[in-house]
Amino acid sequence: MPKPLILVLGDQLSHDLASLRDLPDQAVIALCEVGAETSYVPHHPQKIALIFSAMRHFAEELRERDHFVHYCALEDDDNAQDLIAEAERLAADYGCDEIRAVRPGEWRLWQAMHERAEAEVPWRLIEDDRFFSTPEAFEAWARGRKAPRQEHFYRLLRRRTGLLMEGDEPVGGRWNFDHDNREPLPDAIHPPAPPEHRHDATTLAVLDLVAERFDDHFGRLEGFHWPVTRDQALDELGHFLEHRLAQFGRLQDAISDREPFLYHSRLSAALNLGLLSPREVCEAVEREYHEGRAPLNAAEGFIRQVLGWREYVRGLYWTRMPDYKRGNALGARRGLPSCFWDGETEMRCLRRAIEMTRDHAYAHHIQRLMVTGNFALLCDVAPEALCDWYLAVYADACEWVELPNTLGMVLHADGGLMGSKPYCASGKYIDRMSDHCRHCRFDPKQATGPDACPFNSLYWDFLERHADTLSANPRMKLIYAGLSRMSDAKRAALREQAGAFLERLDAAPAYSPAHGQGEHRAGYGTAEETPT
Ligand code: FAD
Ligand code: DLZ
Ligand code: SF4
Repeated sequence: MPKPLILVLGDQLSHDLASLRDLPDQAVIALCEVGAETSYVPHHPQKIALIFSAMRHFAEELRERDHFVHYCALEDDDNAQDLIAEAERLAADYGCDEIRAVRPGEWRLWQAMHERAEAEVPWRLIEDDRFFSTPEAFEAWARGRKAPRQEHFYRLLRRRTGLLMEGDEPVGGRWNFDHDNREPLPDAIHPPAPPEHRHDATTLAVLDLVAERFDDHFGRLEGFHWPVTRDQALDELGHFLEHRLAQFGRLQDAISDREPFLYHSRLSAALNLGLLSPREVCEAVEREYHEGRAPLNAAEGFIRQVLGWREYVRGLYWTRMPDYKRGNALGARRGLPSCFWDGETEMRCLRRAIEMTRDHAYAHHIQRLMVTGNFALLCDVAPEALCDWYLAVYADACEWVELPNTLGMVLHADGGLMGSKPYCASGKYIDRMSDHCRHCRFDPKQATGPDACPFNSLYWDFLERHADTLSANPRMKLIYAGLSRMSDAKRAALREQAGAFLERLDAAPAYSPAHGQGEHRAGYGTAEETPT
């Protein structure tokens, strides 16, 4: 009679997980809180609390379904504090003959498990089928394509799933309604408050533990509001469908000085932990459209994020790692500015994005891409420094999704796999899409002088510095034509303005949280070693 140890990771909390199907009677299911996972980057306290509380609730649900579960709590005396070592310790203690695990969400763990395939108690890895696609199918699709593009993969998955399709044609005659989705937030519109979930004894115990153990990590624990069970995640989904989806499309790119969530779904963490499935979420959104409660631009816009981007980044991650992580196509070398940790900057948009991140372990996509991301891109922040930050500070952060978004989409460090051009922008973009500039001491219309918005000179200086790499890009031709029309004097003034800003940035005292700097980098290369 086989006796496997089934290791269920913190982002595998789905009752239909491949390793939990058809279990032999003797199977031992293990969930392990371990120190190594809490500190390889200094995770936001809300992220640690979310994962621990969700893991503890999931373990209880498994027990209610009559499974035998061993739960390792962080404070247990015999905890090996490392996922691989802890699983092997438990397998030996229970006399298990193999350890089964579903493909984890991070390559470092996948590699570590592979290396133990021949161990005394061997590891058996199982494909994760909670997605619309698989790394193998993505590889087959990308093979032979000169430039794989998200839009093409998305269309393939639309056809394959039938989501928003009429026969072989997209509903509404177009694949993409992005053009309708670029409005700023009108002053008179007030997005609904997100739902609040009850903190039961399990969550309260975790909040105490996290407050005690991780109070030196960046981020506030107060106001913790994440859904920690499937029932709570379904409430969150219901709230989004009823109160926010209809406006999601047109206000998808808006940025607000006061509203952190706007009309976004806030479902990424529940999806990534496995409390919700991407299929049920997309089907629910499609239903809202068919039943006349949501317009097509909102439903298509949402489904494109989940079916298109989410699947595309996963495919890229698993088929390009570990080399992907060494990408640094623009040769960026600067360390992370200290304001990313302390929020101390006069740039209102940047400050608010960092404050919202600190308070909620959340910032919406446009803040991540066009505010913090854009700033880091224009300042040549090294990919590894920026990736570690994004991986640490968001409740939804897991490397398979964080890395392509940060290294690829934000920093263009993958040479164009995530985006055919960098998403660089001046203050004009932020002024158009937000109300931040009204509250800022800088003027988005000025490019030089003491009141000039730093984004403006940084933008032109970035383009000039990277002209060798970027000016031949057909999608950058117009921008470079604008640069070449500028007088030498204007270009020199912009260069000087940006140079002085970057000097001040470098002079700011370095600040970093106490834990985990660089530990997980072993074997991946550093910014200094990477080819440009
Ligand atoms: P909504 O705006 O409501 O979008 C709906 C869903 O679409 C999200 O829940 C998410 O599952 C999916 N989605 C949207 N955009 C993307 C995208 N670009 N890639 C993959 N899925 C997407 N998302 C993560 O889940 N984890 C991360 O670690 C992460 N890191 C990011 C880092 C950077 C630098 C950037 C620019 C984006 C990152 N994203 C990440 C993508 C996106 O910002 C978040 O998924 C989104 O902000 C989560 O909020 P929401 O659930 O309200 O999203
Ligand atoms: C992020 C995280 C944290 C903080 N703690 C744990 C943990 O104690 N146990 C665990 O199984 N997973 C944890 N995670 C998530 C992992 O770092 C990692 O992202 C996933 O396990 C990959 O599948
Ligand atoms: Fe941001 Fe510039 Fe606007 Fe200030 S003026 S909020 S720095 S874009």
